[in-house]
Amino acid sequence: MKEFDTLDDFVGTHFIYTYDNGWEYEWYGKNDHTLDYRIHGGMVAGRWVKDQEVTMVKLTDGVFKVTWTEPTGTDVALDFIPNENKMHGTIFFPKWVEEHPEITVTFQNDHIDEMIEAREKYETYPKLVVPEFAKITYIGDAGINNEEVIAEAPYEGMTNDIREGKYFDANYKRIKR
Ligand code: FER
Repeated sequence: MKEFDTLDDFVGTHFIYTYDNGWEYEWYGKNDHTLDYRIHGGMVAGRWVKDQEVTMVKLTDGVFKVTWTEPTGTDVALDFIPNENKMHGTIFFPKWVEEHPEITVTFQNDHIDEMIEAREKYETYPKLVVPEFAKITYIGDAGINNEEVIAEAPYEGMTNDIREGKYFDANYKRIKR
C-alpha cells in the first residue's frame, strides 16, 4: 500500500471511513484547498457537497489536518493518519442542524441560500460536539481536480461498490451503471 509522507501525497486522495459511532463518510481532497464529500451513514446521511473551501496541512510525516466551516454553520476538524488506516474527526453542529438535520440532507450546492436562511432563522447554541475516531475502509488515488469522484447522490451499497472496484475504472473515471 502507498506510504503517506508529504501534503502532496495526501492531496488528491479519496477516503471512505466509518466513525466508531457508526457514521460512514466519504471524503475527496480535490486540491490543497478544496473538498468534495458524501455522507452515507449517521445524523445527516444523504448529504453531499462539492467545492467546500478547507485548510489542509501536514502536521508531521504522514499526519494531516483538515478544517473548515460550512454554510450551515457546522464546523469540522479532521486528523488523518492514513498509514494506520485511522483518522479522528470532530464535528461541531449548530443546535438547528441537530433539530432539523433533514434541511441539510441534499446536494448542498443547489441550496446554499436555504442553508444561510436556516442558520439565521434557527438556534445556534448550545452546539452538538461529536468527537470520534474512525477506521479508514478505503483509500483511492483519485488525482487532483477529478470531478468524477463525487458526482452523484449517495445510494445504498455505493461504498461497497467503490471498495469492491466496481465504481471507478483504471483512470479513476466512473463506470456508469
Ligand atoms: C467528516 C465529518 C463531517 C466529513 C464531513 C463532515 C467528509 C461534514 C458534516 C456536515 O457538514 O454536516 O468526516 O468528511
